[in-house]
Amino acid sequence: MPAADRESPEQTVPEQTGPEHHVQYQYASCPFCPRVLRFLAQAGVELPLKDTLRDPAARRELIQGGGDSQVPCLRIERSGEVTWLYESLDIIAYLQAQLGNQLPARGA
Ligand SMILES: N[C@@H](CCC(=O)N[C@@H](CS)C(=O)NCC(=O)O)C(=O)O
Repeated sequence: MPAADRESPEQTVPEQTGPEHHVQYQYASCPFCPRVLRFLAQAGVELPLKDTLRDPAARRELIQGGGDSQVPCLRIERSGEVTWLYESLDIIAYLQAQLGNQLPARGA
């Protein structure tokens, strides 16, 4: 079944206890990845990106860590604990909540 047709699995992200480090796993030809990149650009935030088509080690990390090769996927590391968040809209919602009022007002 294509990834786009799958239901989003239950994903839980641990309570915030310290600074987080984010890495986005993605690839250029994925039509869902730019959704997250557009959000990040609008928010003025840069994240490290790993291309899972060009970088076989990144693809292995994604599959071993997150359990699936689907992109985009956000790797969230906090206090040594790693969470892998799939689904572009879930990633955007998560980052939006994290960034909170650091986001520029619409139209500003
Ligand atoms: N509903 C997902 C769709 C993501 C999706 O379908 N990604 C495709 C690439 S466009 C994928 O990862 N396919 C499996 C693979 O490449 O291994 C989202 O919005 O993030």
